[in-house]
Amino acid sequence: MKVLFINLAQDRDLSFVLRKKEGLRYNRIGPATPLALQILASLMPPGVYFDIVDDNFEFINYDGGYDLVAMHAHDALAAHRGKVIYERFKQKGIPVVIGGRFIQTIPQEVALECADSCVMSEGEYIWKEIVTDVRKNKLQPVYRSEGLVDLCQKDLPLPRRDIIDNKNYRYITVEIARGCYYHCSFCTAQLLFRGTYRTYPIERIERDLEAVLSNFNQKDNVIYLVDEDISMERDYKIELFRRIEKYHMPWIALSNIAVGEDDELLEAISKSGCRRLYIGFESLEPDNLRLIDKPLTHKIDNYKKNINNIHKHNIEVWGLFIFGLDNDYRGVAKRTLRFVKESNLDYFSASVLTPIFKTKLYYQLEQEGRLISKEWFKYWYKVVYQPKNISVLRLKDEFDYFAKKSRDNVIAAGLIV
Ligand code: B12
Ligand code: SF4
Repeated sequence: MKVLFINLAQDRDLSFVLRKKEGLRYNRIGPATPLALQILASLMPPGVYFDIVDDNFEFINYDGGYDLVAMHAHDALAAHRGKVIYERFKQKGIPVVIGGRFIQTIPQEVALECADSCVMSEGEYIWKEIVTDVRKNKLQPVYRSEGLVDLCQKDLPLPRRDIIDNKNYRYITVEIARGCYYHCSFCTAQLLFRGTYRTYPIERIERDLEAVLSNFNQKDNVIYLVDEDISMERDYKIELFRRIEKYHMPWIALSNIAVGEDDELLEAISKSGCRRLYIGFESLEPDNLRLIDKPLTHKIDNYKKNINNIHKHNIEVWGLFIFGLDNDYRGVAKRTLRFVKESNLDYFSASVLTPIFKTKLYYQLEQEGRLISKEWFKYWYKVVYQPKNISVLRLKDEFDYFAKKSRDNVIAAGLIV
């Protein structure tokens, strides 16, 4: 049996228009290594062969004699691209399965526009079942594993680091944890991981890093430590960072701003090679944070002080903001830019509020009759709901203005870590 893994790029037609408008080029390399597929490859039953193709910069062989095509979609535009590829394999009668975090959030009938079968959970516990079902010619439309994966399980193999070449990527993703204890209303973490937070054993992360670093270029590659919040479970993290200091590798990750209040943790993070933290500030309006159930550790009054402290540890901060929350008015972009300047943020970007399907925010807006569109492929940088105190057009203008300024900021800095 032969499987083709595809890491889906963003839909070329849709993103081409956007990229052209923005004066950006196509990717020459993929943004990040396709970790989900490297994990599935490690769980391949004996006697099954596979190829892996990255749609960001490689061509798909539609005549490779495959028995199954397994696609990974990172976001809405990637799923849209999956739909196009699915149509071609369908004509040849080759079954296609699609998975990824975005897929888990859309209704299954919608996901089935992109493949014969969709995966509505983590992949580890159901991958072998999918392969077995294809062998019996009995692929199910939906797969969902019951429990969450036990990341400490002894027989869980390491992701197959040998099947891709790091030189084709900027970010090398290494997972250290899954989930989050918090419940922000717009986020998928609660929906997928039910308020749990699981970490991998440190010794396993070390082995994974050693495999990654054997094919690592200090000049072009950066490790992306995959974790919703690098400051969660601080004692475990301090121990982890002290143990990985020896690798002298540059890394980046997502964090909660409260990390700026913890010098011991910051010191461990900094010494282990952290170059930059991505922090979701979301909004400068306290009422907005309350509305989206942001945790109480997230204090607007401490933003500047905490950024300053993170800088003292020689770590850059990339601030992330959301526009279009219920207490946003005309001028939100200018106000945010003023904050960016005053707080000395190194980089910054914003998104318009996206009520991802199945989240608390989505149901709230649906109940209030404020969803303008339910077309799933628009759930990416488009205003798909009626904002409360600003018109849709004005919100778009605010976003475009801010996006232009953020791009200038990123381009000026050379997009390097
Ligand atoms: C690394 C990363 C990036 C990287 C690289 C992305 C890439 N295309 O390669 C960068 C920094 C570029 C990035 C950018 C963005 N990202 Co991003 N990113 C992540 C991050 C942190 C890790 C992804 C990862 O490796 N996860 C670990 C793997 C193992 O998990 P997984 O992919 O879910 O796979 C499991 C299952 O889903 C399943 N599975 C997955 N695929 C398949 C396929 C099959 C066949 C099967 C059987 C199973 C299966 O099995 C796997 C193992 O259990 C996630 C958050 C997270 N913790 O996952 C966000 C995340 C995926 N990103 C997100 C977003 C929104 C974006 C942006 C749009 C953000 C923005 N506003 O600019 C951009 C645009 C992306 C783009 N295409 O350009 C959201 C997606 C939300 C959603 N539901 O749509 C996430 C979930 C973050 C969040 N909390 O909001 N991102
Ligand atoms: S803290 Fe971050 S990962 Fe956790 S629920 Fe909120 S937005 Fe999601």
